[in-house]
Amino acid sequence: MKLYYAPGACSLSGRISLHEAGLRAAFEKVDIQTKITEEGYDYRAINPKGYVPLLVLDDGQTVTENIAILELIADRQPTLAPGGPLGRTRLIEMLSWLSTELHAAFKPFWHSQDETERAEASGAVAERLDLISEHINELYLFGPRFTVADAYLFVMLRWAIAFGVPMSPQMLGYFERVVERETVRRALAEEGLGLPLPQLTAIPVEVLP
Ligand SMILES: N[C@@H](CCC(=O)N[C@@H](CS)C(=O)NCC(=O)O)C(=O)O
Repeated sequence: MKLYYAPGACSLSGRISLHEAGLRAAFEKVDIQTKITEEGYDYRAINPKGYVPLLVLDDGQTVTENIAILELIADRQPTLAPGGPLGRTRLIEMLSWLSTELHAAFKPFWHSQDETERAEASGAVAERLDLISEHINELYLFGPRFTVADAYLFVMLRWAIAFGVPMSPQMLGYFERVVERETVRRALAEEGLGLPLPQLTAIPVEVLP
């Protein structure tokens, strides 16, 4: 498998999940501004959508959309999904919310310099983080089991911290728990991001999408 990624972007959740699943993969960096890959290819020819992530399977098929990629990894390693009869449904429910509600709420941070719009985005992200704070009391989003949804939330908490979005001590505690995981530290190091703790505010914004 091969994951096309940009450092610190939502594709980081795929890298963390691949490591959690113990799946071997190659990784190729994409410059999301120029759309040129690390090996000098036109990324739009690989993924006409132009954004990361994209996962190439061993048989050459490609998968786009972070939800689909994370779901595929959880399919290969079911311990990365919540258990129980509704486990898969709960995972899709959470991934959909993370993508369409939380991830989407960050958009003004990337696309607008308008202070009012950015303040509104900060409020929208903070409100959404509060909504899920009750989910993280038992270690991770689905209790003691770390899932691909935690990998996705972690990436967005990293953005939230970099943009100064206020968050509860519970959410910061969750962030610290996730960052303690060996797979997370490894993924951050591989993307040249280092450890975001303890200098939380020192995450360089230019490495974010
Ligand atoms: N719908 C896509 C959105 C992915 C996305 O927003 N990727 C960002 C990085 S987190 C990106 O590559 N942005 C560059 C661009 O859109 O040109 C998904 O969920 O996978």
